[in-house]
Amino acid sequence: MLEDNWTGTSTVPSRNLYPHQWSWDSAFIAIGLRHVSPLRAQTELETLLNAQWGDGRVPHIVFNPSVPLDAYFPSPDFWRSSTAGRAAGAPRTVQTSGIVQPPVHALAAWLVHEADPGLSRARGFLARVYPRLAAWHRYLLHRRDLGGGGLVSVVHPWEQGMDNSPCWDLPLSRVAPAPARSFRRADLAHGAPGDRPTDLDYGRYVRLAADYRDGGYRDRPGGGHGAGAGAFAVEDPAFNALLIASEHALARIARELGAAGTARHARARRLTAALVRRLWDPAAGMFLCRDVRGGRLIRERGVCGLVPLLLPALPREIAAALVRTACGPHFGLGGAVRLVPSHDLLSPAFDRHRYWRGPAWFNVNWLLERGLRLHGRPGPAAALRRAVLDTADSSGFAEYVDPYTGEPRGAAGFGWTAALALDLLHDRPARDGNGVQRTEGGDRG
Ligand code: 9WN
Repeated sequence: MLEDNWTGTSTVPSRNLYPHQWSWDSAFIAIGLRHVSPLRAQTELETLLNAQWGDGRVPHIVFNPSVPLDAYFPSPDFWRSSTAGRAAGAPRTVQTSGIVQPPVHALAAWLVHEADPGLSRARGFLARVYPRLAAWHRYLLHRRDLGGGGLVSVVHPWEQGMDNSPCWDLPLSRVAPAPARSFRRADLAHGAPGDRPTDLDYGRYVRLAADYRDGGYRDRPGGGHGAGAGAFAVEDPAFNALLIASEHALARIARELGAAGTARHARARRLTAALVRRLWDPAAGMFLCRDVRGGRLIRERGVCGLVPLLLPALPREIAAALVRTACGPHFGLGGAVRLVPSHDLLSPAFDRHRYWRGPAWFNVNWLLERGLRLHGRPGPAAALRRAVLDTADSSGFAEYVDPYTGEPRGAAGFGWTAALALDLLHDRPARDGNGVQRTEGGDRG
């Protein structure tokens, strides 16, 4: 499957539905690929980073010029990166989108390096990617702190990656949708309409992206209290947690390259403290999203609020509360469900089949498995690992599944599902450099 989706320089998430290179998909795919071909895993990340903009942003899509324009919407002629993005330093030779996706890349680069340090050193892999990854994090931390509280804001639901989450319903309700006749969706040719976002939500996605493009993809940080925010600006716990995990990984990369990593570890700890200060909700027992424009927490429980379990510097009591919430009635881990759903099982917005409004995704469950191991829960981690592997296999490596039954939804033969299953199959070292311990026959009992 990973072979089928390989284009020669990167891997498409799905041949039909997503025929280009996607940013966080490539990071997860590299994490799996490293077990079969560390060289391909390095190439996957370097292809993406070659499309980085001058201001440091890593675009969420890198378009394949040989794919017809109508195969995916929004296509390169919508984003117009090389013209509309000129002031922000968009590359001239490759067409990309102008928004970003979660920064899983430094974490992926470190794990890829660890899979074959000899090859990595011989190719100068880390030395080449380090400055790019550092510029990427700088962009996020300096240009995207729209709330003025030290965390990164996303300016489009596609940036957060869980596109259609009920967490975005409130901030999205302020966005006037682009008229349905002004664009043509390509996704409905491949996916069931009941599994995909509605036309109304799509109209809002299009409006937000078009407005950002028409403003030259400019960011306006530093206003404080959301003054720099456009129509949609959200501080999301998963996006920020992945940045922090990647910041810890960058510290390790710096050390491997002979520099000191301590300042980066310290920054990662400061960011963890900011995450807790701004997004932790003790009553919910999880992190919530902050609507930067409205200046308050969004009271929907999305699985994004459990992802910070990934963080090594999380206070013990918060990690314990997250595990309780994951295993409780809202997410059903080890009980009602096979895999952790993308949204609160008890919310009126929960929909077990519609995009990110309830179905279970494999990358999210992979992240939670890591978090459970990191925080000393080998039993639930092993059970989740088993469930991910079984469901990936029985679903034909589906894009997402019904969380109760494991029934496949969305695209089949999905890149990160195959890659992350491969990663979970692999016997990992006792500690993989990000402090994560292995599940089975492991050293934590
Ligand atoms: C928009 C590629 C991507 C994933 C996202 C997922 C979906 C795109 C879409 O597919 O988003 O970026 O067209 O729906 O939500 O997480 O990266 O697999």
